[in-house]
Amino acid sequence: MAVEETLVLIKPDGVARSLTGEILRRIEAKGYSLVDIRLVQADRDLLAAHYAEHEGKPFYEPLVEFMMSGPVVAIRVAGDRVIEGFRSLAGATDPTSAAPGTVRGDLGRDWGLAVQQNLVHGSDSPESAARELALWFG
Ligand code: RTP
Ligand code: MG
Repeated sequence: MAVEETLVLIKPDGVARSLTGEILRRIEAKGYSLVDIRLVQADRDLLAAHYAEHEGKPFYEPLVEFMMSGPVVAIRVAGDRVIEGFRSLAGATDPTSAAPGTVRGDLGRDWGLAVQQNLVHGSDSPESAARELALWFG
């Protein structure tokens, strides 16, 4: 088994809806470990670096605005195959099509806004995890 670390973000919608505890509960119930956690008011520079792969896409600017709209909870999470495993816990990007049992499927909905307000982010590869953990935790 490969013990990995991933970056999880509870996005501003999750914090504002007081879902932080519920999301942490699901991560811990799965057996993953919380290694570090911070409440962060992200600025544009941090988000531009975090979302560099999406620059130029139609949802990029609304995404950055959304992510600056309130604090996010950044979490360093460790566990066997946690990068893939947390993506499974989170569910599909679109909360309407995300499977029941997932964070987005159980707790998210489509608000008809310019960007999916889908509660959480999880790194999508070992390379992304290393890059994103360095950005959010230094
Ligand atoms: P994340 O990076 O947040 O874990 O989500 P993801 O991999 O499932 O989705 P990704 O394609 O990386 O997109 C990043 C975030 O941008 C917002 N988004 N909105 N058409 C839309 O409304 C749209 N497309 C993307 C979502 O917040 C998504 O999580
Ligand atoms: Mg992504």
